[in-house]
Amino acid sequence: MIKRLTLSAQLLLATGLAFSQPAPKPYGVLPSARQIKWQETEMYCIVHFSMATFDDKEWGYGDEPNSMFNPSSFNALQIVSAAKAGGFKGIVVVAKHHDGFCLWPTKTTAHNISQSPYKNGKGDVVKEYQEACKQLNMKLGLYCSPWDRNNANYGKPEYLQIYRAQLKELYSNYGPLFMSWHDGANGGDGFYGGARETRKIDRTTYYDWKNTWGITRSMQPTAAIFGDAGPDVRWVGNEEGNAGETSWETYTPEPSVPGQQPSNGEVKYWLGVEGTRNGKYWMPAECDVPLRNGWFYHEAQDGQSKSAYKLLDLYYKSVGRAACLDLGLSPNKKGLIAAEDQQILKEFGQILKQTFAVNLAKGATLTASNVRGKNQAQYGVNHLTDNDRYSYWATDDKVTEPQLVIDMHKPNTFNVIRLRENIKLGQRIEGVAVDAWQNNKWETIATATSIGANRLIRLPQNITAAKVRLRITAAPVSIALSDFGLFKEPVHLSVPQISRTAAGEVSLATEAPVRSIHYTTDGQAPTLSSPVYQHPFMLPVGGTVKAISYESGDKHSEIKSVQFGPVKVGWHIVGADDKSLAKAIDDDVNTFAELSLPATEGLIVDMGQTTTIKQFTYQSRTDKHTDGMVDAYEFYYSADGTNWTKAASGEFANIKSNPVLQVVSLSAPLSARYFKFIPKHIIQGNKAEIAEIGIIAL
Ligand code: FUL
Repeated sequence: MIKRLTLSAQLLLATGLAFSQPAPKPYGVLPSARQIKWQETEMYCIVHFSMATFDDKEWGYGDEPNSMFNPSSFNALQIVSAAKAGGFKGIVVVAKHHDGFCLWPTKTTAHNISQSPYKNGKGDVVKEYQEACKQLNMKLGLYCSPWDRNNANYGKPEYLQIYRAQLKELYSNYGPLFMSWHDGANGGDGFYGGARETRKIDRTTYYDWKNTWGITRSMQPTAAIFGDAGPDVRWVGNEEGNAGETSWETYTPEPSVPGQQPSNGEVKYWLGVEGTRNGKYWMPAECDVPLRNGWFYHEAQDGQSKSAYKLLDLYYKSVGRAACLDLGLSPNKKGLIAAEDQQILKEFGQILKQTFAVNLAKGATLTASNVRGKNQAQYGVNHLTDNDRYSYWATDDKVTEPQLVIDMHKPNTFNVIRLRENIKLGQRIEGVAVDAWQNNKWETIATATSIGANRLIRLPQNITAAKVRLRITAAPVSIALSDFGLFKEPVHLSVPQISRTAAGEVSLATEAPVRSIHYTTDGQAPTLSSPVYQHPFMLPVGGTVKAISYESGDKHSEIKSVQFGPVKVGWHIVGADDKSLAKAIDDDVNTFAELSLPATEGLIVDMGQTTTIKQFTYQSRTDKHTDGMVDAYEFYYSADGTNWTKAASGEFANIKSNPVLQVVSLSAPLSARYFKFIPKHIIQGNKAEIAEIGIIAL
């Protein structure tokens, strides 16, 4: 009896203690309510449709006549619906771009829609977007370019008042806004009321951002302010749509000029890709990237929009790395999203929906190595699958590296892992590993660093397992994890991509996870019985890599085949006084050597050892410029670098229109340590540009 009493007393005590266990102390800087809302938005579209659409430019100069803006069938509902079909939750409207044309009837300048033929000067495109967003339950944000190439006052103090008046008009007539977007492109040449000159401003002081954003704060308190250095959301530092593999939600922007204030256009923007661990500010990244090649619509870019699977890849690299994805949409001259873009968005939205429809971890038995104060109700693992970003599994203060076993009781196939922290308690975790129970043991299938609001790990191929284990491998404090998910992306038979590093390490990858990738290096066609690709492998001598991806049964992709020559490690350019010539053998097609013409001595390469050459290859510059492209050549070989024999000469036909890798087969394989490439003619300019020169060995 006494014992029983003691037991219940103990139990009572334990429960009492459990309930009184305080929540973990927040770690580091924390998000504001506005930033939390922005983070939950995850995906939105920035819409560029303005004067530049009609001018077919990316940056209008500012001298475009108002009469030029005349869409025949602008339809904000069609545009916003296209974004919504893609799963996007809001749009950012470019209300004024660098050309200064205002899409709303402003009182601040005559360069605006009321002076255009659109709806006989009665149109208000910003209003139309606002109404469409309201109707479709989409969020609205605005971008009013600070740089104004039309305004006569740009660069003078008067312009700041004009710019602020524009913001005030927008803020008072088109809210509520979820974002106010500002970029760093500021100053340069322009029309400037007819002056047609270059105007420079001090980007750190001219806009007096502190007070300008004070207007945003007071008039649109829900708007997250985006800029190179925040203050609410940072630019990721590229327009490719990728945050870093490690991407912190916190950031300490650094000025581009030491001692200055970091501000729009004056930051070390490349640091934005990863952010700063334990940074001074909570300032997560936005990844902005256009769906088409440019931000504005150009007919010439029809058919080149990013595919739905490319968007999916960008989704994992942005939203899946705790950033938001801001996809650029470009309505055409009619004022509509082109049918092809609409279709891509729809497909993308469908893939996303299918992928995240079922969390395979839901319904599994979750067992944690530690639960804070043993208080299952408040801090238990059941919160991990409840779809609430802020209810969470927490550990005792001293437990920073707990483990979690997810037992699904039957094998399931998945290829995406989702982890989320309750960011209201800060960004706590620094490293995780995920294992799957396979072949009677735990095998590590993934590792990651930063988690934050959302981390999606996309596995290179399917994993089938009944049990999965999550290990927190690094955290300075106890954890507060709100979500654990396992998902299966729908089948997509993407062809493997084959790449090799300069040192000779070959990697295979697919755009989307597949069941398995099989490959050969002996020239044979790969099949289901060929080796399964698991890790990068070395192929320094070169050869032909062929790869194929498989899904259920014998469903497979097309075969991808790439031929590699020997690695160029140990090669050097003979007699070169100009180090930049080595760019022709650095295995990087983005850099090129320049050879002044006439180059009678050519480019001499010492391969360091005798090699049997079967073919030689020339890659011209890949930056879309045609200057210096070689369209006629001679090729020589030598055993000693002194006595030369000509092995081939000829032309690279059609290289200007189609600058792909040129492969020239020699009439017979030959043995040599040295070879010499002489450009005999180039398309234009006075220097031959050589991105890469190489050989294929026997
Ligand atoms: C940049 C601008 O210069 C581009 O034209 C585009 O608007 C992009 C979204 O932001 O800063």
